[in-house]
Formats: sequence, C-alpha cells, structure tokens
Amino acid sequence: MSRLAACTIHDGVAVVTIDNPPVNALGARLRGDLFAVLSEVVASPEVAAIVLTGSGRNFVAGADISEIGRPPVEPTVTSIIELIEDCERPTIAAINGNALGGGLELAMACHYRVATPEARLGLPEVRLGLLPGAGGTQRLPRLVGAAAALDMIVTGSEIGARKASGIGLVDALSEGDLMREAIALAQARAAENGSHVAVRYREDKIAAAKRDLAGFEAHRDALLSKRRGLRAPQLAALSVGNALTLPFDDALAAERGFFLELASSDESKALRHLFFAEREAAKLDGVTKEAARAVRRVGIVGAGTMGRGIAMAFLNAGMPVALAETDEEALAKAIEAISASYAALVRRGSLSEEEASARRGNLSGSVSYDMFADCDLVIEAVFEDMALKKTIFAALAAATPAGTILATNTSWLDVNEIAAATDRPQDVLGLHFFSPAHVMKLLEIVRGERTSPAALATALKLARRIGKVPVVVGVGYGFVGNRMLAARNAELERLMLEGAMPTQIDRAFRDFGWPMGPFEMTDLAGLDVGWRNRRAHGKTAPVADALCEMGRFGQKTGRGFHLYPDGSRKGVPDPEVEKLIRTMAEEAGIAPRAVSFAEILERTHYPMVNAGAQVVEEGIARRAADIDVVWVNGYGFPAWKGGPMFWARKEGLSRIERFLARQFEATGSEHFRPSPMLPLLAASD
Ligand code: 3H9
Repeated sequence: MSRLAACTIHDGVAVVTIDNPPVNALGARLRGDLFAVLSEVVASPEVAAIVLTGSGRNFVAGADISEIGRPPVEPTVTSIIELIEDCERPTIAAINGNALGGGLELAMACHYRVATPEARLGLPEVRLGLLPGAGGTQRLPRLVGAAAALDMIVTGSEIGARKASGIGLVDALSEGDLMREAIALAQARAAENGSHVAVRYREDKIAAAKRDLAGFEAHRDALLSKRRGLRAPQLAALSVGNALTLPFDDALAAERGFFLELASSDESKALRHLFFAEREAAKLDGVTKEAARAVRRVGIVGAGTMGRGIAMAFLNAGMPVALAETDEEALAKAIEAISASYAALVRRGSLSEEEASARRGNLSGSVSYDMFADCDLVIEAVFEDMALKKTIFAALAAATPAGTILATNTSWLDVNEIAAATDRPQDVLGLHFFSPAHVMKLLEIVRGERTSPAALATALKLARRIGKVPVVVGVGYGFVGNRMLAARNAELERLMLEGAMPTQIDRAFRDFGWPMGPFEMTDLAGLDVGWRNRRAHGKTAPVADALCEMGRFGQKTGRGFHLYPDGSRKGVPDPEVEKLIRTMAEEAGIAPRAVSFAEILERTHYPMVNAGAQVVEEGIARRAADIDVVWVNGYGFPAWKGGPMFWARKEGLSRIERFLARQFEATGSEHFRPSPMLPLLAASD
C-alpha cells in the first residue's frame, strides 16, 4: 500500500508532502504515515529544516469528518502537532490550497507559514457543530489577535491568503514557485542559527487583548447574539476567551473537553449528516462530470420576480444572461430593477462599482427568442399555466439548436408534459429555484422521463458554478419540497378553528427553530398568491379566504394573519383576526380548546415527514437524506436538526406512525394516511 505522506530532501531541507486525495483529510491512515515520516525526519541529524505541504488543490481540509464521534485512534492530530511543535529546527508550512480545520491547526504548529495567493484558510468546525479541537482556539489568537480569531472561529468563515497575510496568520505570500520559496525560507531560517519561537509561546497579542478585555467581551457578545441556542459557537467563544485567562496547556485541555462534548452532540451529528448528504445529493448513477456540456450564455423567459432572481444568480457568477419579456416596457422595467438591486449593493458597500457594472454589462434583453440561438441553456420562468408553458417550449425548441438545454422553473407542474411539447425531450428538465433565487441555496433539478444524462450532468455542474446546492428529483406534483410543504400546512386551518391562534402557531414553529412561522411566511409572500391558486383549482381555505376577501393580503397591505402597524415588518396579533377565527369556529360547531405547542408540531410536522416517506416510496426523492438537503437549503428547516427526515428518526418513526394512524382513523384525512415507507426509513441513510 502506498504511503499517504512522503519525504524528499532538498539541500538539507526535508519536504514532507501529504497525499491523501481528494482533500488530504487527516484520516487514521494518513495520520499514521505522517507521524512515521515526521518522527524519522525530526530524529535525522542531516535535516536542517522541515517544509510541510499538501499535494493537489488542498493543503489539508481538516480532520476526516467521517471519523468524528468515533473512539480516537493513535496517532492523533494532537500528537502530530506536538511532534512538529517540539522540533528545534525551523518548520515551515507551505500552504498550497485549502488549509481548513485540523489542516490549519497543523500549519499553526509550524514556526512559519508561506501560502499561494489562491490558498484559503479557516477553522470551519462550528459549521459542523464542533470547535477546533487540536489547539486552534489557542494558537490562532496568538497569531492574529483575540478579536480576529473570534471572528474566524465563531463564524467558521474562511479567509483568502492575502487577508491571512495582512492579519499575521501567514508570514509570506508566494507569487511564484511555492516550494522553491518555502525551501529558500527554510534554508535562510536554518542558517540564522537562532531559536524559533513556537506559536504557543507567542504572548504579545494575548497581552494586547488582555488590556482590552471589555472590548473583547463586547465583540464576543455581538457575535454570539446572532447564534443563540447553538452550543458550538458558545463553546468556541468560551475557548478563545480561555486563551486570555488560562495557561496554554490548561486552555488546551479545556478545548479538548469541549470538542469531545460537541462531537457527541445532536447538533454536530445533524450538521455532519448534512455535510455528506449535500455531497451525495449532487451525484447521480450513470451521470459523470465529464458528460457536462459547456454553458457560456443563459437565456431566461419571463422577467417577473423569479426570472429576475434567476438572472441575478447567473450574473453574480459572471455569466452572460439574455432576458426575454413579452413587451419592451416589461423588459425595460426588469432590467432597471436588476440594475437598481446592484446599485443598492454598491451603496451598502457590499459590491464594488466595477463589479456591479460588469454584471450589468453581462445582461441583455429582447422581446424575441432569436437572441437565444447562441444560448446553451434557456430557463422558462413564467407563471404556472401548462398551456402557456407548452407554447413557450415549442417556440424555444424551434429558436435554439439541438443540445441547448431547455429548463422550466415550474414549482408544481408535470415536466414530462412540458417536454412533450418539444421535439427533443432529452434536452428538457426542471430547474426549480427558490425565492429569492439569487439568495436561496437550493436548486431542485427535475429529471424528466427522457432527460438525457448529459443535460443532467450540465445542470449539476452549473448549479455548483452559481453556488447552489443541487438535488435531483423526479416528476410529481410539487416535486419534493412543495409536496411536503402542502402536507405540513394541511392542518393549519383546522388548528386555528380548534383554538390555536396564528401568533401561537408561529411561535411554536419559531421555538422549533424555523426562522419564521407559517403565517409570518404567508404574510411576507402575500395571501393573494395562494388565494388565486385555490380559486383556480376549486379549493378553499376558509380563514385565509375570508382574510383575502377583507383585502388583508399580508405585509404589503399592512394586514394579513397579523397586523403590521406603520409599515413595520414585524407583525403583532390582530384582535380582528382572532375574532373572525372564533366566529368561524362557532359557525362550524367547533368548541374552542387550548392547543399545546406539542400538538401543533405533531399535526404539522408529522404529515410533512409522512409526505417525505411517500416521495421516497414513489421514487421522486432518491433517498431520505436528499429531502433533508431540500428542506434545509430551500425552506429554512433548522440545519442543526439535520432536516425533517433526520429529525424524524430522532423523534421516533414508530411514534410518528402511530400518531398518523390514530389521526387518520379519527379524521380520514389523506395527509395522515401513514406511508408504508415510513418504518423503512430507519434503515435508509
Ligand atoms: C476538523 O478539522 C476538526 C479538528 O479541529 C479537530 C482535530 C482533532 N473529511 O466538498 P467537495 C470529501 S473538522 C472527510 O465536493 P470541493 C467530500 O465528502 C473538519 N471527507 O470538494 C467529498 O467526498 P466524495 C474541518 C471530506 O473541492 C470530497 O471530499 N474541515 C472532508 O468542492 C470532495 O469534497 C472542514 O469542515 C473532510 N474534512 O471542496 C472542511 N472534506 O467525493 C470540509 C471533504 O466522496 N470540506 N471531504 O463526495 C470542505 O469544505 C470542502 O470539501 C473543500 C473542498 C473546500 C475542502
């Protein structure tokens, strides 16, 4: 078996290279090889200095996430770090790419760090519900100061090498040949013959932070106030604070204790589940990355809210976009609105004028589909009308050469029927964006019966290029997300009539971890949208319909399920709505009663899970974990609960099944009919 770490000697400098594709994660086998190589090098009298580097695009992407939570296997990352740190000869990390988590901790064990300008550095552990567990919370503040360390560790965000060099994390940037420069630095430092101070002994930045403890605490509290209820950021901040108050080794021991606590927490299990689920969701049997076609220019039909958001998603990724509308006025309005969005970002300082004008320059428009002739992908984003969509697709197929992918942004409709309106269904698929399309991460890629592997490969590759998290789903009313959303919301009207007021229901959802409750969400989106849809399909929702008849369309009219006084965006309970609900309940002969938060959650979330089981049963979702990715990235399901299907297993599938069966027997409502797939989810991913 080949070794995952190897050493070569260059004029007395030992270059130790880590080679553990795909990302050089510090799994048990690599740790064993690295420890063995380093032990030899450190003991060798021939070696004047050591350079540590990675092969490929990564220095080291951190601990092997799949091993976290398992019993530790020697040698640990900490023993490797001690080996490097105790070395009296100069040690240099040559950072050739991502140095993340345990990877950056390894680099900080070295005396010096040289990086390529493209390298990215960070301690993203909190994103996995962890904290840096190999000294990161102690060494980073010693290099960059306590405030900058807090920023990086509590938010988990990475920084580029230039910024890292500005704050003292990197000693030198290598604009040329990294290895040559790292070896030259190693030789120069070795020739100095002086002592090399390990990071753990550098106290000047710690002393500076101690002089302004109040400033540190204020900064910490501001960062934590945005992350209430999450354990990892709290412990991470506490651990950085220990750098100012405890001796190094005591603070290190405390960090270790926090790491072990977090590694077995539900929060971390959920976030690690999502890490792998997102990567699995982007893979498809029989579809290789190589099959993807090049996409140089994207066309969009329909420049309403969705069309504009989709256009911005591509413009933001530096891609040219051609926008089509039915008349010049609507087109001009859309182009103007997109320009105004960029101007607002420039005013706020989050976008440079140069970048804004590059994005505007990439946008063109027309009322004719002729401009789509040189597009590689055209996305239709008009309203949900099957006849209209079919007409558009027939016209698009005629206006574009074979091979141009034709996508619909439909949220509900049958992609196979739309594809059949063209003479090349193999080029047709669904690209379901979520509003606002340039912000929300999720992209449901809807695979039609005849969609070609090449079209799917292209969509998957493109999704990553524009920063989306793709999930491939099958054709079915509402696909995965909206189908489950309908099930989640099916009991809301009934709950209100039984006595749970909108404010109470929203509160129960927020307490669960949703960013907003279902009525706050509807008030934001506008009640009229659902009302129009219900009328079109002969459906009713008595309370919501009555509110619409009163002209209460939500935030935009200042009144919906809640009241929004003086243009406020935060709703307050409205006695008029509560009175209306009580009157309607009385007319329907429903006696009001106290409804608990637990009941609200069971009657909304269990049917949602049940619908999730149904979409797996029907093959619309390939696996339960895909559903979790959909809900966390598209609907605001709390990531630290891992998504609805992960959460359901924790909640107890048999408990959910029993509840549904009881409700189904009592009410006969279809959304309560337990899916036979439900108990099988225990064994699925
Ligand atoms: C840590 O370090 C704790 C320490 O403080 C404690 C030490 C004691 N482990 O994302 P990609 C796999 S916690 C295992 O598609 P990219 C990934 O699953 C860790 N596997 O590539 C995928 O596998 P597959 C802190 C990992 O180029 C493949 O590699 N570090 C790991 O778009 C390619 O991944 C992090 O949180 C890992 N650490 O992005 C960094 N990383 O092909 C996590 C990746 O089978 N990683 N894989 O699906 C990343 O952010 C990105 O992967 C990275 C590359 C930016 C590195």
